[in-house]
Amino acid sequence: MKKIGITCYPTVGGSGIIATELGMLLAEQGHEIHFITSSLPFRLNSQYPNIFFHEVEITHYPVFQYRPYDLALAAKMAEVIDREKLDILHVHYAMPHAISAILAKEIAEHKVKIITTLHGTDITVLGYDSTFKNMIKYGIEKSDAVTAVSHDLVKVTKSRLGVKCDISVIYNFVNEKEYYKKDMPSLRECYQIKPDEKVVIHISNFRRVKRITDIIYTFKHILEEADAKLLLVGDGPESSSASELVHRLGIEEHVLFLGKQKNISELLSIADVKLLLSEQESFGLVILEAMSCNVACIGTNTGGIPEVINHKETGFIVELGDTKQAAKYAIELFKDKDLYQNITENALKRAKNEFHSKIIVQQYIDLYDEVLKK
Ligand code: GMT
Repeated sequence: MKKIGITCYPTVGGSGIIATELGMLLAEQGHEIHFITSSLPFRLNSQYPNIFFHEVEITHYPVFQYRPYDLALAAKMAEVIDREKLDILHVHYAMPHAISAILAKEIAEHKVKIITTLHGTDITVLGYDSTFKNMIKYGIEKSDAVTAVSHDLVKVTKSRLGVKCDISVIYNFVNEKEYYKKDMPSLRECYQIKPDEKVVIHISNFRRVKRITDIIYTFKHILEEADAKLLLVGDGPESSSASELVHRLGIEEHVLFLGKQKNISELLSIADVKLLLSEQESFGLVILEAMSCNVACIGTNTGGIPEVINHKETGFIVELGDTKQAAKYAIELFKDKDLYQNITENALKRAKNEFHSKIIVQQYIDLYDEVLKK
């Protein structure tokens, strides 16, 4: 049994989901898990006696113009390392979590190993920022082990930051108990989806990198040949411009803006095609969630997406911005039942064989063992 601290962004996002699911699965195996986060991780929904939550509190002191979250996190990490005698502190995101963890390791008296998992935005966005670049590199190189969620992310991290240390790839996984195709006729009714209408879905945080306009243009092309509804799930900075575009194209009655939703596997269960047309995506956890729910995926040839979707075998890959080709593949999938069945069956098989939670969690456990032996 190991004592493992986990730090992640607890609110939303794939990295928080992975960190929380990993913690719960490790707890199921008997490990003692200590979440050290700013609030209770949103996916932490089950009661485990061996999961503990340590909230990072930031004292408000009038002298501070800005509340020093990173330092408060380091202080809390050091406190938990010493009190709980942690073996491992596994942080998700280099910025700022790895840097806070390195500082905590220096402060704490008990010896702990730091593992950093890179999820993407810390490298692909912040890695460009000269203010942070060297600090992110420092956090990565001072960690006892580093993982990234795709080979592409390893390549980008090394080339952009000049990082020299080893970075192992440990892919993402989904909770199979939650992500499978469910029979949801009432949900279709609730959204007034007609029996012969196809459902296209996009799920994201509606940031610019997600290219929501490409999703909408692709859907507009789809509507030229098929009766369909577009479910837009999530919310973010691009939501209002997306709704303006839908209005301008006159396709309001076909597009449902659902905002943030908790029942993602239920929504995927009523979808036929999932679109992820991002310009940056280190992995695309939502694709794996869709593959596990028998939804055919179309993604862009960017970042780690082609490591998740094998073109024409488990889904389709298009060049960035090629909305006509994305629509063409969607129409092919709608019209050709055999093709649809083949793609979704292969995708489900691949999700189970290569990204199964048992396989991925074991890879993390092996890494913990290796690091503890050093
Ligand atoms: O996609 C986002 O903007 C959210 C971000 C996050 O912080 O969770 O997602 C990143 O990590 C996920 C889990 O590893 C990956 O599946 C996403 O591809 C990655 N997002 C980007 O690279 C843009």
